[in-house]
Amino acid sequence: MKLYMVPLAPNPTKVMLYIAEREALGSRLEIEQIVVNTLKGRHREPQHLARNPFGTLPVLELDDGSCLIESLVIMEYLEDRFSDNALMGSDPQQRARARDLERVVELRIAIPMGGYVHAKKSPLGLPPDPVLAESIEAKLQLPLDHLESLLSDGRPLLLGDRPSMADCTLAGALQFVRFIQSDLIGQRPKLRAWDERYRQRPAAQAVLKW
Ligand SMILES: N[C@@H](CCC(=O)N[C@@H](CS)C(=O)NCC(=O)O)C(=O)O
Repeated sequence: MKLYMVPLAPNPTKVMLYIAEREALGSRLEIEQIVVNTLKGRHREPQHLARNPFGTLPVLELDDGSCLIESLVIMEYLEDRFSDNALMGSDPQQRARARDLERVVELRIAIPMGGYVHAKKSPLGLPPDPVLAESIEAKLQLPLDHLESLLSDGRPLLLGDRPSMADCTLAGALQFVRFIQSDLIGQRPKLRAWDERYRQRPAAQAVLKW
């Protein structure tokens, strides 16, 4: 299988972190990772559009040449296909909790943080929009407080002792914010400690560049 990705971008990063976490746990996923240079517009070229008509990354090309184009689905496919050491486990309630938190992090934190980065100092050169950045920052406070409250029971990672898809999604989003020298964690000591702890993990050290 091949993962088409680009370093730094949050959605590819979350899948790269997921793969690195699985490999650190002993799973052999054997996925070749191929960079599609978005700064040079390669994701808009016919070769990539044939994999994904929306031109986004990541894309997982399966052994039969067909492609998965949504990061959460890519992670879930890898959970199902390589079930040894899968992050979500087999208990339906645990699996639902893992998906639930991943969705909260993605929809309420990672996507808005992406919008914030582009409104503040877009790596793609979009015009700054300080008003939008401020309104996104205001909306991020409740979900960030939610994470701070989850972590206040002393758990090392977002779902407990084991890494989860939510950790991967959050770490990818925070790297993007760090890239523009911003900090949206604010006065949340547990979340800040999580960020520092997560970045020390071998998977994070292998994937995160900023
Ligand atoms: N829902 C998709 C979103 C993918 C996405 O928007 N990827 C961004 C990078 S983080 C991208 O490819 N942006 C380039 C573009 O939209 O042209 C997923 O979760 O995989």
